[in-house]
Amino acid sequence: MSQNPVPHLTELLAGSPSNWGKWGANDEVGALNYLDAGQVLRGAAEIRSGKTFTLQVQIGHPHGDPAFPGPRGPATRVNIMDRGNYLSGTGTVFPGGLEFADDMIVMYLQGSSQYDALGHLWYGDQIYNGFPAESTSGRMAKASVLPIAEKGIAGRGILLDMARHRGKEYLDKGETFDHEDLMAAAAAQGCEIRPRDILLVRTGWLGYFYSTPREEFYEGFIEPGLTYSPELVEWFQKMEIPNLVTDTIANEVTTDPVSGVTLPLHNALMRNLGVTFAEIIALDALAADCAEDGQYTFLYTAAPLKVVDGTGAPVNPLVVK
Ligand code: UVW
Repeated sequence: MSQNPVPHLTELLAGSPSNWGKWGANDEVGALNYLDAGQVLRGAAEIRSGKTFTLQVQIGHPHGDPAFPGPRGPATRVNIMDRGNYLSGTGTVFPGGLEFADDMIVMYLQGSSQYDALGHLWYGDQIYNGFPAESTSGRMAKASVLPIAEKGIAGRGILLDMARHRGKEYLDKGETFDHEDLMAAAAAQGCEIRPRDILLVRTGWLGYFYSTPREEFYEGFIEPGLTYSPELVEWFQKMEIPNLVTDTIANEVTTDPVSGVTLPLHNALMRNLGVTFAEIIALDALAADCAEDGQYTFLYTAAPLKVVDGTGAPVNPLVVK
């Protein structure tokens, strides 16, 4: 870690590329605009066997759900109605003897497999596309997850298995990689990252989460992941990457080891370029299959829940190979 004072994001990202205004002053889906019908067909053209993979982690897993520490914690599922209500005479009675069970969940919208709203994170006074940061007050009036959910995501996905590439079950805490490493992993896998690809980056971190006591996992919380550099941001811009999908909680190394800044890529990529982030995405089963059949590209689809004014929304992405 640098001994220099930690710069403000305004300073760190001065001169960093921006897509504000590129798709109009009212745009709220950012780089997902790259995913036109042609991109959907390009993804569909990768389908060879018809194998399908769902990429959501289980909500309410006995280990507790993975979530960024702070206020966030595991989801709580509450039984509202069950057979017991009918036995005790408190169940809703319907003609014909119908009985039913009901429940609800209370959860952080970022507390499981999820898409971030583009306005969910910012620095200074503005969120994605220059909307005022005040538009997040009370409800996310601008750049919420809803427009992303209304659009949906479909295109050519490519898995970059960084853990396998480095010969590990999972990457270490704080272990970093960059766009050059992603390209090297693709080459080693026998494929290449193409413009407008949806990037699925596997660190093996969710496997580590579920096999590790929570106290140990969260101690000095730092994840492996991509690291900020101006070159990496330029590469995402040049490649017109619409969506970054990873099996970590934050999609980037939690604290940038060079600048000491927390989550700079959220700001350089999501706030400034409009790159959509999907986090806590289960990639192990897909990765095992890709290693077996050598096919690392596929149709990737995702439809986050349509949460009005939401800062994010749970999702169960579907891959078809
Ligand atoms: C925060 O919101 C802090 O992180 P994430 O987008 O990874 O959930």
